[in-house]
Amino acid sequence: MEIRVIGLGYIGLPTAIMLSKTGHNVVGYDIDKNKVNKVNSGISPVEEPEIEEPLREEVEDGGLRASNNLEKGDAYFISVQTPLKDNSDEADLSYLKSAIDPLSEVVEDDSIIVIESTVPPGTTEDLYKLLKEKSNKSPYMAHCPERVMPGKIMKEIVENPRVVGGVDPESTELVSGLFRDFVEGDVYETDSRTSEVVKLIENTFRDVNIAIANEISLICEELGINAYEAIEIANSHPRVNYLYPGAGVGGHCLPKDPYLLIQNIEKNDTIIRKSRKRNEEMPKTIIKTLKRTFNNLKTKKIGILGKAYKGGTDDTRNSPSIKIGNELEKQGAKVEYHDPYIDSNIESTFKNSSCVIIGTDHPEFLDLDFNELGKLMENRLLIDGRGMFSEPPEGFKMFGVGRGDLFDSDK
Ligand code: SAJ
Repeated sequence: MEIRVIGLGYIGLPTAIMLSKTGHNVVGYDIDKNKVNKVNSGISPVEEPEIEEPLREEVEDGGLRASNNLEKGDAYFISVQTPLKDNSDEADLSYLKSAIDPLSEVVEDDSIIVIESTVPPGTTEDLYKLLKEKSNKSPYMAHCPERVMPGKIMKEIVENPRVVGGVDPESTELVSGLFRDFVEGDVYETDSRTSEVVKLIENTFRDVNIAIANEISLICEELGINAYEAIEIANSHPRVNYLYPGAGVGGHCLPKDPYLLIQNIEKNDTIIRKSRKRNEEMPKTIIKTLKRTFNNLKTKKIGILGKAYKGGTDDTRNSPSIKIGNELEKQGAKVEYHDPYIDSNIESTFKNSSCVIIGTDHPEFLDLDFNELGKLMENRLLIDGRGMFSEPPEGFKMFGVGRGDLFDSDK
């Protein structure tokens, strides 16, 4: 089959590689010329483990190439981002809508269209109507959301179960067939609205669960106990499974998907919205913790360990570390970051700092020589925003999210 993949990002590119591996002729389409050139040279424009080799193989074999022009094909996969509009809780569907124009020029009655982007309920039906109006054709269309975890995309794109929701049963069946060719997990068939909701409630589940953990961490701080220890023991119960508190929830999915789920719902005081707010406030709790020691941050230098939104990645989208840094700068502090995946500034980040804050759980931080690095600091204070250390490194005073025990021991 001749397949076109619109959007060569974290999801579009791996999807294009898998479709090419299956034996289809795939052309990836992107407006970004740099991305197109990179893909055509067999170089990944996105940082993701285990992507380079299969990409190079598919490009060299001739199954995959990229272009700035959307060429005619049999099937079109749309993998563009759906962020929130600036300063709002509403989805920005402009990237998706702008894909409809070039698509309407090439689509036929028997074309297959797959939407992988995460969207508010009802969007696939709306896009289908828009495309029919613009093109005067009645193609097949289904929503099939990506469910892969950044850092494990190449593994999970094959192993994870998929859900396919068509605008009609024929669309569902045709699109399921395309995924069954390379997906080892089950492929669930449903309608497009259900598929859209499935995706949104998966990330909402995770976000609400983290919010409960964050709420518990604040309670534990007040009670003077270690939330991580309490959660770990509670999780030994066969029907309890808490996630972990921390400096905040970042990335391109959890901070927005719960809002997409409720954006057209009348009820406003949902647990979902409250959970979002709790998670959005977590970077501020780090600043509050710091202010127990330094009320005025104006002359202080603060080092931040980690710039990425989570450990093991260089992705900084909605990163809580950056939110902490921006707020500190607003309050007059001088901020420097060290991130082994982005910019390695280990010594200068510690140098003359009054405090270092762990904002990202990169495993590399556990191996840092705090004893030596501490000598560079003006004051040896560590705020562990990711529950990485069970005890303070030698010679350090340490506070942490959910670590009431450490705070109390200092009183
Ligand atoms: N986090 C915590 N506590 C935890 C777990 C995570 O504070 O116990 C924080 C992380 O530090 C990070 C944020 O949450 O800042 C999000 O990280 P994540 O690992 O929970 O999720 P993502 O955004 O990398 O990927 C999620 C996944 N969704 C689910 O697990 C339900 C992935 O499978 C989705 O495909 C992806 O969103 C997506 O693209 O929708």
